[in-house]
Amino acid sequence: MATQKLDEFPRYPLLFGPSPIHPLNRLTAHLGGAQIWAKREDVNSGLAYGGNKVRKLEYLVPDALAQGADTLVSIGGYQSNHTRQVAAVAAHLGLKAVLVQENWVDWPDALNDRTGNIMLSRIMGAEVRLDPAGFGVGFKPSWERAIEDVQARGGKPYAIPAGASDHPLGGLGFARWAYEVQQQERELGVFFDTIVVCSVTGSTQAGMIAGFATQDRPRRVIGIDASAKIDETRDQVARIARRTAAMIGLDRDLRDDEIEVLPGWEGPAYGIPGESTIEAIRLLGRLEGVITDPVYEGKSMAALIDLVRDRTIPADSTVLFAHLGGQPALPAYVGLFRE
Ligand code: 5PA
Repeated sequence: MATQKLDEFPRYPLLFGPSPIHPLNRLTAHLGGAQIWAKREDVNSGLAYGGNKVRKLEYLVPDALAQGADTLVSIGGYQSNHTRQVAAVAAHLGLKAVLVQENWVDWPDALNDRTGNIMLSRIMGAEVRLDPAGFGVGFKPSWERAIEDVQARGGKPYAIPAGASDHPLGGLGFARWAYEVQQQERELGVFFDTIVVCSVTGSTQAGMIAGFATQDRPRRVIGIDASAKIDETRDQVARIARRTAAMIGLDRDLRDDEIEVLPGWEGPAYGIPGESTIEAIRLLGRLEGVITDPVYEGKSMAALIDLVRDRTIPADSTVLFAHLGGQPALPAYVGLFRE
């Protein structure tokens, strides 16, 4: 069975255990359609507020340790959640972290490169390198330079690409998430026919697609693009999903219709919220006391609200909203919520 195939990959535990799943009753009543639940990667670990990258890193860490690495090297925007989680995992393991933080978002907040995630990474002892390069999840010269610098000073770097996605092991963490969901469904007596997840570097959604594809009951995994580069996001998700599916023993090709990434809620640009993002953040906060951010889950929540309202997600559906973290970036967006 495919679960056993995934179990063959070494995993270094970094999470509290299965992340909690709970219903969003007041949001469900407010929208008057599908039943809405959330699975909470934002509280999945005690390492610097957790998040989706800690779950992915469970599969990269054994590889880093096996290679004898002493420094994790990674990349993201100034307010990257990913690099903050790499810094936390490095501290936890007694390794160093070198983080290239690029100017991915043209956001005027004066504290953008000082507060929120970047501050947390500095607190945890990471070497933070600010770089003026703009948004892009591909391989960057600044990142290669950081790797070379670690080598030049006698260290042993372990390179983790943006979002831990374009890495052979990047999709495994969320393939395991799919089995975790299946197990929790048995315990709760529910079935989530639809998953809503925010996608940027792609391995979160890709892992889910691969993991669910090995299970008997089909379901819809709707990715919401937050990168404002829909074609690139779709390519990332498709490529990583196919690679991960093969690794965990899916004995067929994934169909194109299993890879669903929707545009429409990305706002004006990556990292910049639209009206619908802000409304979704406020609505979820006021109805449920659950906090989302303006870069990622504020956008996927805005999408969920629209898709439930317009019945693209039918009223008899049971939806699982993947809350992947991201709240530590909120202090960089103080200007948005003055009243
Ligand atoms: C991120 C990513 P993927 O990159 O796996 O598609 O996940 C999207 C996503 N929600 C969703 C939160 C809170 C995220 O942090 N963040 C990146 C980062 O640098 O933090 C990789 C872009």
